[in-house]
Amino acid sequence: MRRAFVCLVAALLLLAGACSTTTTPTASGPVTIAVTIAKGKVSPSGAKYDVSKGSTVTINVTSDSADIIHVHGYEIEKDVVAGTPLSFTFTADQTGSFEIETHVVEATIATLNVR
Ligand SMILES: [Cu+2]
Repeated sequence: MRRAFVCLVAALLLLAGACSTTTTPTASGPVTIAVTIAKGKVSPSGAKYDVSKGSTVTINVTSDSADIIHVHGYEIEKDVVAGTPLSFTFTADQTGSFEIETHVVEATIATLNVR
């Protein structure tokens, strides 16, 4: 969380390219986040997604190991089975800032900012 925040500040100060792990997609419509877990690394890492309240968010996961995807705030937890693609969709109907994490390989995939 702290590292991601520092990253974001750095990106804002330098306007672009300051942090290779942070991307800043913005969408008012549906958002799809493609997540890959391979050899203990999670991609994306520390991404930011700004969406409007009511947007549909789809998370697609492929992984070479068992893991758990957790969407904070929405309290969605999904088991990831090694080698089996996982896809789930939810409506971003609560405003705020929510982390999407993996819990076996501990990583923050993205922060979802719902406005
Ligand atoms: Cu979590």
